[in-house]
Amino acid sequence: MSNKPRVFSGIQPSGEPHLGNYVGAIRNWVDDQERYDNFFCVVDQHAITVPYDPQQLRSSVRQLAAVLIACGIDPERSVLFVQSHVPEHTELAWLLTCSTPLGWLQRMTQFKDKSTGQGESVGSGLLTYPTLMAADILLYQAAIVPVGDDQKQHVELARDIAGRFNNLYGESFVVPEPVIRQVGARVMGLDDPTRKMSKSEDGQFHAVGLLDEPKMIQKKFSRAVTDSQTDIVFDPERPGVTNLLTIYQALSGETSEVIEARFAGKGYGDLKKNLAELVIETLAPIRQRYEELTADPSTLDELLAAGVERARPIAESTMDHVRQVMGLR
Ligand code: ATP
Ligand code: LTN
Repeated sequence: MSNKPRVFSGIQPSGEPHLGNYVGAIRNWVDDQERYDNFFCVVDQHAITVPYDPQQLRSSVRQLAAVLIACGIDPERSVLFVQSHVPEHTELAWLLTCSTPLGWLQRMTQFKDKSTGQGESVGSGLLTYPTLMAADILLYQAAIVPVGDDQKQHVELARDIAGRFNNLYGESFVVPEPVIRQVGARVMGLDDPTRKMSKSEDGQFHAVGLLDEPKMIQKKFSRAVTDSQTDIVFDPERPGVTNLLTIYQALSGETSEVIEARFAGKGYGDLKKNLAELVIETLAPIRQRYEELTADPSTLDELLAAGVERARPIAESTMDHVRQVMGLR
């Protein structure tokens, strides 16, 4: 048993992983890997809450796992696994659903956003999905959940769900804490800087994929929506240029003052070109490692099988306790 604080985080195989996932989540997981006892999960059961293609899901799970390793998740130091391979996730999710008030779920802004326009035909899994996310975290007794800004509300709900369970049935779960980095916690779409960059958003020029070719990256940045002004400064009133500067800041590690000084007197074209170069440089080794890793599919299968072996005993031990206190054994 490690005495380092335990981390759990998840990512959905709902499409091509993008720069927002990298800056808001994956690179933080990689950077802090040594400090924590890490569990990283490809949450395939979350990706079925919206209409999807089974064949596509199967290949996206593998692609995403390989991308995570290519980004620097070390399967020795971190437990990397696929959610549906550990059936305790859905068992705990149901048990938690039974003590989660409907109002808590209806308040979730992501549910409101994703269900808009669907009326009563919206899948009920989209509503109850935060209880599955709470189960993911609580099953491993994780103390820390590193996520992008959009997931803060869901982690806070997981805290409430844990607190309620502990009150009802006695201390059972560690109450988790969201950890959100200041820079890059919410990368916006290049085609519309008022919307979060997202895997499930359509639009060829919306997101930069972590496996995009350099030419495509250049093209996407050159088309990025900005505004009709000229100076290059961080300004919340100007989301387009601010988004580009934020990505630059996240990847360069420089302060906003240094970055503004660098682009003083220059045009948007210079910013886009420099940023595209920085992104291409950051993603090149990831793409290369991805290609090496996927050249032999059996390696990935073995790594994922080893991940489940490490995850499952912890999940089982939590479930033994939960079934006992709930009177199910
Ligand atoms: P989907 O579009 O299917 O909802 P997504 O692109 O939002 O997917 P997730 O798999 O839901 O990505 O999220 C994985 C992690 O990446 C989460 O921690 C999430 O907060 C973070 N993340 C997602 N999009 C962004 C973004 N645009 N900026 C920063 N972090 C993000
Ligand atoms: N719901 C998250 C993904 C996710 C997650 C988790 C994140 C599922 N389970 C547990 C942190 C911890 C999302 O849509 N980004």
